[in-house]
Amino acid sequence: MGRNGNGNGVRSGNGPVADPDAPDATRWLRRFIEAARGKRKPLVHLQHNPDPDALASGVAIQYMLKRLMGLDTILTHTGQVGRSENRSMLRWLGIRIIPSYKVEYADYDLVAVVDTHPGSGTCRLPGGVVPDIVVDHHPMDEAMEGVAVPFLDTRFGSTSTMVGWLMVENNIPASQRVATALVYGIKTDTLDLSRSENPYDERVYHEMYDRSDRQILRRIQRARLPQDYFQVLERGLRRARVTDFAVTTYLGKVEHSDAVAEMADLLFRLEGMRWAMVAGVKGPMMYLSIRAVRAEGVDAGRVASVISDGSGGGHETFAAAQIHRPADGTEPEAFFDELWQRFLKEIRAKKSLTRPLTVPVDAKTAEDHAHEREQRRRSARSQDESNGS
Ligand SMILES: [Mn+2]
Repeated sequence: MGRNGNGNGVRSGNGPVADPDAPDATRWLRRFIEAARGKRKPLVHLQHNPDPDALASGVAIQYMLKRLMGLDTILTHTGQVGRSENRSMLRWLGIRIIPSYKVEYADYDLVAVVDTHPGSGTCRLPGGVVPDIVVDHHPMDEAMEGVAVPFLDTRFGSTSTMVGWLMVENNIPASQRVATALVYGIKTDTLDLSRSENPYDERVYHEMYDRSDRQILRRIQRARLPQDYFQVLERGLRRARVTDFAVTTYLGKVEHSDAVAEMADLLFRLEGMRWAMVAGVKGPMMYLSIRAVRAEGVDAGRVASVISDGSGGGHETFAAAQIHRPADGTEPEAFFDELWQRFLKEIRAKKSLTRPLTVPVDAKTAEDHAHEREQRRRSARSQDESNGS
């Protein structure tokens, strides 16, 4: 993508953004500093099952608090870091995150939440903890109470962009480590900027890319994969079904919920598809990922919410749900089938138009069938000849 290629007439690259409504980075930074003044022990609480965007924005806030206020900040999280790329990000950038249950939040006098917000399903703050700072680009349902610095703006394609924006606009130079983290955070949340619909993502991306460590970026993106990854992949492909304009599959038991999203991204690339839906089970939960093409009236977030009875949601083109499996002993396969039927009904796909995506390894191919037909013809002909007719 070219530097000025956002196509919406707003200048990007190194010039100022010609948008009178652009978020005021100077004002937001001032509020940040005010909130942190006099504090000694800051904590940044990340989104549940932190993704690269959450990790990068956490690292960037940690860096800013050190650089501007001389404070040492810990990063806490719930859930796990599943995807191999994300684990490799932790490794190569030396990012240390502490499980939330090991931390006494009352010992910390400044709490920031990134890439999620109180009230969201992906925010698992311990009960009673009200954050001082929230930085998030996700849509918010209800107003937050008691947050001193609610930096929330859905125009940004990632939380990494929001924190990077504060740095770029206020001339706070990022370290190579922070720049590399932010580049990867923006990349993954915006699908290499392709999903970005604002001038800020591209601007911050380029600023940070110039300072980043390309070798580490490559190591993260080309991370080694455990054998388990291929087993789940094979299971997902073998069970995948194409119904009308939707591709769906059930992965069975997964080691981490990210596997579900990864499979949805892969299947969604199938030609002719308008929807993809993938599910997997981990413990008492069924995880669901939905992808949809951008079109009038299409809302993946709404579909996720409807089929999960409100325990899911997301954006127009991608969404997810975490559903408690029924406690009545229903087999996970049967429960998935229920969700599958609801999904097809919701997107109005014709169930009768269902076929498997792949064929079993020992199944006959079209070539095998042609070969057999030829064999039969030959033997019939030699029979005729020997009969002398
Ligand atoms: Mn994000």
